[in-house]
Amino acid sequence: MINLFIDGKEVEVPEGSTVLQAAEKAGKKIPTLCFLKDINEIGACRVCLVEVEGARNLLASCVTPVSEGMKVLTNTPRVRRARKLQVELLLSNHEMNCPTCIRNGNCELKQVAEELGIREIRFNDGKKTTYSKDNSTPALIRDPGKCILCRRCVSVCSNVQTVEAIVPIGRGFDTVIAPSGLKNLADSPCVKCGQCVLVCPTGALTEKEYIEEVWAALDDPKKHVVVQTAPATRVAIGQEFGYEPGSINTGQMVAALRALGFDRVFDTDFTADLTIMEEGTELLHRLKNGGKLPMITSCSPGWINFIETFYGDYIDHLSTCKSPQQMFGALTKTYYAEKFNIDPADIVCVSIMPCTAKKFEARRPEMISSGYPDVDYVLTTRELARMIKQAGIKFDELEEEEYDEPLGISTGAGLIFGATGGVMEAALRTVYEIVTKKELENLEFEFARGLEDVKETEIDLDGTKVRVAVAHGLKNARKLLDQIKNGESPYHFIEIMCCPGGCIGGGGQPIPTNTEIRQKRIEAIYKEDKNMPLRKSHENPVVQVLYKDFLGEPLSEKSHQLLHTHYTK
Ligand code: HC1
Repeated sequence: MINLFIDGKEVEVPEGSTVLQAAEKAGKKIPTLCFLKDINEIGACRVCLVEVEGARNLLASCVTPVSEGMKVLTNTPRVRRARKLQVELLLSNHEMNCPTCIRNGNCELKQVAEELGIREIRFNDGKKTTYSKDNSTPALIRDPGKCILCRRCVSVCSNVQTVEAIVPIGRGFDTVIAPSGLKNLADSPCVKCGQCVLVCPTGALTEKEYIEEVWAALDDPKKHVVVQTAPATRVAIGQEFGYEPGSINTGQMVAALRALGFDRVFDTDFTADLTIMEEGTELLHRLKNGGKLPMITSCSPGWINFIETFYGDYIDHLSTCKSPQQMFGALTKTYYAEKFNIDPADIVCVSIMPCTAKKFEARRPEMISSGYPDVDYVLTTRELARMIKQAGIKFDELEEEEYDEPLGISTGAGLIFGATGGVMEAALRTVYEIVTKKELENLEFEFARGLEDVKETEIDLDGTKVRVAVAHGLKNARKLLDQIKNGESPYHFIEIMCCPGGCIGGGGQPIPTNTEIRQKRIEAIYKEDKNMPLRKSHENPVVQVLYKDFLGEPLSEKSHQLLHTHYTK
């Protein structure tokens, strides 16, 4: 342990700690902008400067290691002047359109300027860089005019996701964070996961909003507007309304959607259950008939973009199942439309997703197997919260309501899709019972749970041994893909989710989303699963009726036409 003094107060911290950590222990908050624990610790923004006795220059506390007897001052006139200067310089080259900025409510730059008491910017007359917005994808917007060059996005894109879609280009004042060759995002390897959006301190990287389009549909009396909510949204939306991270607000979210005017409020968990029927059957077929193994899950669209871009030779390992979001849309415009005698041309299908890549997935040209786009608009959890606020709905005063039938009926297995390992666990709950014809005594497959990088085990299906693995985050996905590439994969079935923690950590979730918050959302998902009356996908009564009345059986011709897809190298 190391003993040092922060503003005269002695603190003891483990060796290797930074001054920033020591200050926190001493009860002092040092402002930061570029710092992101374990991801971006580079001391670039110089906002966390402190004075250290014996050092000539001020030091960035986020990268300065503690030493025995060190004396640190965090609040001297020199420190205050230097921090203010850094932020003033950032603001002098910043688009100052805060009232119309998507991050108006939670901009870290604004917050730091407030904490430092900046009331004027001395350098406003200087040169400004001008860059145009990159609006090239249906999922994300890059606005370099709001970028403060903190490099958090660069670090998350390269170190966590190993995609390297955006990099620093140029030097000094002319530096810009952009895809190499100053290309548009659409022409870069960006997988649209939106992890950059989650870590951006300003509005330089954001989701593309479709709120106005959804209002227009809701305001059109000729349209029948159906909404589906992804598993991970219910354990996150409360955060936008002041609830503790990890609160479960399912019933209030349903009530809010009804109050917004949606004609039917349905649940993506329903088609997650359906996915298990299709994907589980596909796995059993591949095991029995010598199909391509390991089979890999296909519901996470950022992951699909990644394998298509970086491992195109291995796309035949993917399950051919569409994601639950897309299955839901295809069924809404066929099964649901027929059953309730609604012209599918009048149906608008809106998804509420924790994910920005879902916006891209919905626009894929192959996602129109019913003759109409499966899904018309995708809103992130954050966008839904904005709509609720725009409508003046007091979320915390809403009485809980239930999803509509039939497409709102689901099981705990569908729900746990939202956490890393959940698809695997849901699949095993069903596959085990189908193969062994025995009731599964313990539904909890603990090996698949939690934030460990790669999780794996062997399952005994009455004599047939199946090796399975789970990865979340694309750096971890690479590990499993490289095994396949090298002919060394011991697995039969793999779950991969693009975002760290799975969809609960998706790029469309409330900001902040960090490891601690991911953990809380995961706990909430499993808690909710435990309370569900049905916890196995094959026991979903509406899924059973759907097969009986409409699809026939898993992997039927109709299932193939509506619920399965193909991939592109
Ligand atoms: Fe997901 Fe999925 S779990 S991909 O993370 O398979 O986004 O929540 O909706 O489609 O069901 C996301 C979440 C989501 C799909 C399901």
